[in-house]
Amino acid sequence: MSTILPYGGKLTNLLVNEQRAKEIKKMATDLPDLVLNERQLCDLELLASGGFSPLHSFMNRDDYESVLNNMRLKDGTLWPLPICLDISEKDLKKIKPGKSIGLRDEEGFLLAVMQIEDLWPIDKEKEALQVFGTLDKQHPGVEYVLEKAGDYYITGRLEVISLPLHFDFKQLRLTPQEVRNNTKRLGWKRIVGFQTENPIHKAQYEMTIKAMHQTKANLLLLPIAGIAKPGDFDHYTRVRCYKKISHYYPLNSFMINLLPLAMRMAGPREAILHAIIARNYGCTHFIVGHSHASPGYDSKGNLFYEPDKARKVANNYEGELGISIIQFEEMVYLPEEAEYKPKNEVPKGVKVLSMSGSEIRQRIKKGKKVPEWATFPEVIEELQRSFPPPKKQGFTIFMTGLSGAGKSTIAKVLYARFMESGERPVTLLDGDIVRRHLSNELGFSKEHRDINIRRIGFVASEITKNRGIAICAPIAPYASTRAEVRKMIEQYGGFIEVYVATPLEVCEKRDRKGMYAKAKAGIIKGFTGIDDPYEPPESPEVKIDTTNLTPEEAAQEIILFLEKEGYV
Ligand code: PPS
Repeated sequence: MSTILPYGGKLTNLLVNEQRAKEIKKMATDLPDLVLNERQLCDLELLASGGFSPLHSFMNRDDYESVLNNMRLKDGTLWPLPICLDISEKDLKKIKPGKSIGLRDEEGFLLAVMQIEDLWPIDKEKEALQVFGTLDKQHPGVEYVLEKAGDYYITGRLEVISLPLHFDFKQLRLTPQEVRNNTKRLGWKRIVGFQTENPIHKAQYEMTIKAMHQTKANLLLLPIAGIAKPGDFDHYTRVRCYKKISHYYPLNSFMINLLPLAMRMAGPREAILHAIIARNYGCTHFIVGHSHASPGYDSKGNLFYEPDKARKVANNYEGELGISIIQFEEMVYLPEEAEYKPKNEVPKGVKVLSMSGSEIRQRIKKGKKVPEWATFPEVIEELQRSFPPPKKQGFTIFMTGLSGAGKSTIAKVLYARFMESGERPVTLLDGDIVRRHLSNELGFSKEHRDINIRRIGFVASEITKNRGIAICAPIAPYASTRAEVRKMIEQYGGFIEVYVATPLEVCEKRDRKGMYAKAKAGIIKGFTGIDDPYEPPESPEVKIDTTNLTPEEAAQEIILFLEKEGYV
């Protein structure tokens, strides 16, 4: 392994001294602002603290193009992924090349100023294809580029006055330099890094222990505390798990430090980035396991990246990474020998068991048992504290359907049933109630309907997180907005989409509010089902046509589903 790095392995530090910070704060009052989103905050933190060394700022166009085409910065340094600051067309109007802009967090706290040197429009499809190899929005990295990112990138000289603020686990949020200082103080010469967005289950534990033994190294665990894969356990839960199992590791040779990284789930390219970051934190070795940084399956059910691709690619670049890559096959359990082994070391015909992190997650969330060979009792206990079995989880019943389909009446019956049982707090977010109390300034354009539904989703997700029941009954005509709401809620508890599929003719006939008549007469414009679209759900948890059902009968269908899934 060669460790001659083109920039001498020095860590970037973009934090200015106190005097300069004062000057910047004064100057910033006259500057236009850019409010950074969570992902941009993560990037800023790693740039400023040296986690992304040798980068000194968000990339300029030359480096960006070169990274897309060759996985290298313009000067030839290996760098796998674009680290760029995207900006919307609206925000772009505020800035001028040569002038500075203040970078702030969502609360308006000033973190940095950037003197604009370069800006360019993003060719989003090109970026998605070159970086992720696909345009499938099922891939979280692709979804960000195509759906969420602004249309331009900007960059320039960065001066940072404060790292993004964190109030959690402060003792585990050291900068790369601070970690290096600590490990030096402890006399750690060889350090193997393991980066994860999952709890440590037995397979991961066995792999890390084996890596420590193989390399005679200490272990630096770098759990993601930025943005992990959608659906992963939150970092609070994971860190509690890591702390609980730390005593299984050899005394004095195990350290945890949180990584403020927004993962792109870019598989092989991402594995290289992780190795670079680990090197910057002072690791000499880095574990690249089975399906490293994998986004799972695409919308056709095929894996985005082959399970061994990240390992192979990272290994190919080992020479210039400045860190040794420890490759691991999937660890599997041999029940007859009661031990774990890498899959390739298992003799033919020997029975093996394995359970992925996502399967364990699904089991926990469904209240099913997880066998002891798969994880530690301490981990199960912690996970169950955050994700109790369905009976104790919160959930949202999200009814969608045309006006007059019967949503509100069913919602009222359900509300009464849940209140009678008294097991959980219940909130009814009927379309009309929400429009009166939360969304009274909104109309019925697509944009306004989406805002309305996102507001409902936010409130319902908070209720679900706090183990209550939210019953929502808006029209919610757009599939993609409903999918967004599902994502927001499923991380905290149950999401039961109920498609109240009463046909338009029946709704029109009922016309309790006289709205259909007005819409048909052209008095109301853009009425759902008449001259505005409704996209029916493709796979709702429950589908009910109320044409020949009483509200009680319809509500009972939903209750039966909840019983089957164990929620009530
Ligand atoms: S949305 O699309 O989900 O934001 O709509 P929602 O908040 O559920 O509001 C639907 C109720 O508003 C009345 N209304 C309209 N509906 C659809 N299209 C147009 N243009 C419109 N204008 C007013 C309508 O009575 C809906 O009430 P419900 O309770 O669904 O019958």
